[in-house]
Amino acid sequence: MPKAACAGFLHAHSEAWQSATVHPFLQQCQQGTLVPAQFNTWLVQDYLFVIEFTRFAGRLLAAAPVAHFDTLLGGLTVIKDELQWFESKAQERGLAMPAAMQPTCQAYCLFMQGLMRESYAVQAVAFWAIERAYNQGWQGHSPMPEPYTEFGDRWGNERFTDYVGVLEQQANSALALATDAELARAEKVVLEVARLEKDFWQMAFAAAD
Ligand code: HMH
Repeated sequence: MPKAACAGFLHAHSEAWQSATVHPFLQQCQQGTLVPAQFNTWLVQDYLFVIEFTRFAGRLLAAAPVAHFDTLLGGLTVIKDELQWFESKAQERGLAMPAAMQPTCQAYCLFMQGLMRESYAVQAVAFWAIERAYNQGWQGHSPMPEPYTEFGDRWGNERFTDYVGVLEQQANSALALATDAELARAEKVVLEVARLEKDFWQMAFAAAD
């Protein structure tokens, strides 16, 4: 049996996917050798990312078949808590938010905005790939030591893995009805997510002050 579409995209781009989910930022988080400026940069920029990701989730819901509502509404509920959680984590660290958006974060936000021109199937693949990258990245470097434990758990926990699995099934079912052109777009979008994820880690890792 051929691989389902989403798994096939990861298989076809396994090197790019590896770079998106294994990075010195995560490795040094796990080793406890990251300096606060690096983690804080990630935190304030990821908050800005999640704001834009929330808008993307809203557009995805608007395009989705009713059968996909439950999962996407559940996801939006988690995102609601996540935005508040980011705010409290920043406050604990004495960080002013919102911070100025760095070009790397902006590139990712522009990518998500551009997805509004794509079909539901392509958007569903992008949404899955973005969540899958964080699930795999944090889980693959867990358990994290304090003060990073709750960050590793947020995206590395088993329930989140299950959610990402349902997103994958939904994206696959949308792709089953897609044209060859949409399939090609979807594959390209996964590759773009991989590059944007790697760049995002690198942005935070390179922060020095
Ligand atoms: C950069 N990718 C990035 N940030 C996130 N919070 C996620 C994925 C998961 O939503």
